[in-house]
Amino acid sequence: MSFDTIIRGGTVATASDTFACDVGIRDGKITALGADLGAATEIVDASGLLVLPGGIDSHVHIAQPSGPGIVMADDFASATRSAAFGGNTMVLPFAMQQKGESLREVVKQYHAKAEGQCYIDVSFHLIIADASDAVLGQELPALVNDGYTSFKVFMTYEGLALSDMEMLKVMTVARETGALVMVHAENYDAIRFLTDRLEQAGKTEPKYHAASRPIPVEREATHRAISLAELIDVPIMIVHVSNREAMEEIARGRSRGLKIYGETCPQYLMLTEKDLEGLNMEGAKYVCSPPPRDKDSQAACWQGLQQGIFSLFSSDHCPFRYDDPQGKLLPKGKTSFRWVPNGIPGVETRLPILFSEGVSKGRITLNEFVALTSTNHAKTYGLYPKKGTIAVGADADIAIWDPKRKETISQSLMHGGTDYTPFEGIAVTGWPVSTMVRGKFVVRDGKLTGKLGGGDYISRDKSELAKPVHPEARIS
Ligand code: DUC
Ligand code: ZN
Ligand code: ZN
Repeated sequence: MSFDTIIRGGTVATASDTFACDVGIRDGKITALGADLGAATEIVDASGLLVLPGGIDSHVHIAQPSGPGIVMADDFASATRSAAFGGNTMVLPFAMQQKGESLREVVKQYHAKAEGQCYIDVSFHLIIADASDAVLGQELPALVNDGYTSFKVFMTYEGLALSDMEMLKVMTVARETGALVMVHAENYDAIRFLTDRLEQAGKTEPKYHAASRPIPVEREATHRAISLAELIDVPIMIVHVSNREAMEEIARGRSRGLKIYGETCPQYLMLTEKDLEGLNMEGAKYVCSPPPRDKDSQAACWQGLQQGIFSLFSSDHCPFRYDDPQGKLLPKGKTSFRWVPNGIPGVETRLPILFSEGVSKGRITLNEFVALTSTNHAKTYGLYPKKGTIAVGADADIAIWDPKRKETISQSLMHGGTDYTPFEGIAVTGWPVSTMVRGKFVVRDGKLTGKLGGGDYISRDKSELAKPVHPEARIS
């Protein structure tokens, strides 16, 4: 058998094993693993390097409308380029519905934005903002059947927040169709109440963003989302969990036998609310929701990763430029943290941060790293075993890492559309040097080699993890 490419001499790691082995690739697929594989058009020397499944970042926002006068800093070209440099071979952005819009039309619009503009593979989650009978009865089930097998619901934000009644209806559709529901868990009324009070007291700087949505706001909504899911008997994914108390709600739900999954993100390991205290508008660089918390919350999120409460480590990449009135600097006439767009960039730094802080510092194993950043994303969102592993028959989506390379994260190393990184100055050990998507290098030895449009749209299966606990039981 001959190959297009053999990656030779590296150490391969999957979610379960680490072994010395060559990887034979033909027609974009891994076709052999072993020694002495024979001839290939190209031999890639990976001696001293790690050969890992490419990162899958299942929580990113790209080219999403973000309010009047605000523009997201990444389009599909810049976001997927940046992701590739960060060792990712696939991202899952959202196709976001706004009230009154047809979900099918929204999906078409996002396909038009992404078409021919991606360096790596993409697949869309849906955001359900309008839980009308037509959307829930017709559009959503049809879209799930067409491979859009996960959707996010918000418990907060003007125009996005669903009532408990709407959440129950959406969860019922998920149960009936086998889709997975992702939940943004924060209490809308509590945030509005606290925001009004802070503003009335003249507390308008970016640091008050954190005070406007403290831990109980997230804990209560997490508890409520889990209770609603329990009523319907539907698995849910609580996304971007920031603290111990919300995490404990997930653990308690699980101990009752519920399928409650959790995701956390780099900002909850590396940042705290103190970062929002920067002078003038500097703190706006760290405004995201839920906000970064405190040292105990960071420790809790590490425990959650180590103990499996969190199966996913995603970036929640939601990029806005800093030095820009269409980004983090407030437009004329807007003077409060209320108007700072929520979200920070992170698709390029997610993997080096977890590798360095997790693997290099001994908090997690290399195999846990692979699971948390790639394999579990594929399993959770209906992509496995085509994506998320190094195995014969899988897509040749591979990141080659230098585990010893030292870098200091800095904006000058980034390849996306923002003008800052919230992780500036963090020293890391371990760096992705090359990224290959379906057998073709997109980044090679730190240089862009992929072509715009080389990334494909990937339709997804229903996730095994989305099956109810009691599938045979009827919803009363
Ligand atoms: N939720 C997200 O998932 N991303 C950015 C902002 C938000 O509230
Ligand atoms: Zn969210
Ligand atoms: Zn998000």
